[in-house]
Amino acid sequence: MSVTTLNEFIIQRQADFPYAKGELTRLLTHIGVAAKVVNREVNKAGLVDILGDAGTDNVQGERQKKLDIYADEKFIASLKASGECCGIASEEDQNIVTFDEDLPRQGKYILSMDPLDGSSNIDVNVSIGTIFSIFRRVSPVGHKASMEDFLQEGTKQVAAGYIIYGSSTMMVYTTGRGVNGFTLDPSIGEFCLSHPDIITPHSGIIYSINEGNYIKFPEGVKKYIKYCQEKDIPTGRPYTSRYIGSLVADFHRNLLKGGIFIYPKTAGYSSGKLRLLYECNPMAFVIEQAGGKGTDGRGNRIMDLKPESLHQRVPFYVGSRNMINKAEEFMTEFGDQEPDIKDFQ
Ligand code: AHM
Ligand code: MG
Repeated sequence: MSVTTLNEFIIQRQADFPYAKGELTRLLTHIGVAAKVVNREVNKAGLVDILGDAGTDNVQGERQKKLDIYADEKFIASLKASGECCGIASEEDQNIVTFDEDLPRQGKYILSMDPLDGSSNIDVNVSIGTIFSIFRRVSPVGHKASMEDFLQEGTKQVAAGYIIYGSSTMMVYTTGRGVNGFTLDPSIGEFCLSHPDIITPHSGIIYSINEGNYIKFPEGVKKYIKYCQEKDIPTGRPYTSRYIGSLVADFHRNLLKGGIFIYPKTAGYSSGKLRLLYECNPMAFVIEQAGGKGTDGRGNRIMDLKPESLHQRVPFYVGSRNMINKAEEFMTEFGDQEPDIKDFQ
């Protein structure tokens, strides 16, 4: 049986871009290499003393795990070495990462990433992931990358995707011509095309939301959850509730099976929790390319939002298109105002 490796596939697809000179190809290839290195460490995590807090906080004020830092460093090093990437924004770094050397400054692309999403799940052996989003730079080639390179609307993404370190390790990405998934074959150390042209069902029977926050949700979300739990044979309700607490894993399952993932506003967090640049935009690009939708729950397409800051958060509704449309009907009818935080103090 013939297999198509990630590298072969990337090179084949280069022909899709008439003016491409192989730069994006090289960049994606380097992401695949870094993913394999991080995968090796994630797999070893239970065996070596690499678990636990590294003793520093990241810009979100959250405790960093050692593997977060490791993944951050590996991806930055690999992207820099590719010579195609002039700057990086990462969940783990307060400011954009730029380079003094001439080679990366000649790069035409920038990349935003969450190097290890869901890292609070590492010690309990639950799937985690890397999320990435690639743009063409707008600043002049040969100079350092600038903030305006990173604050572009998601519609301008040239590629985006994720790596899931799960029961098997996969890379799923899009360059705007559909979505393809590659599974790492550890025996040959290559990502192999396993999920060509992924299409997500228009409707599903899974809803994913942290229901522990129920009383802190806007009324529209509460009513939608009740709708998901009601019996209605034609629409497959009651739906199944599935929530891992690892965006990549929750998203990946819903992408393949059909479903809706919501991280809404909650009392005290008027923009929700997830980050626009390196969590929501790339996932929105993937889901749209698979036939689904990614919105802020108020009818606004995630990829149309104009980013204002690097670590900006946004309410996130993503998944099967009919389910997103239904959830938004509830938001319109019952409101998307989160309860006052004072009620919880
Ligand atoms: P992280 O980037 O610090 O790992 O946080 C993001 C994670 C997502 O993977 C997940 O969807 C979400 O946080 C879960 O949050 P909560 O525990 O509030 O439900
Ligand atoms: Mg994250």
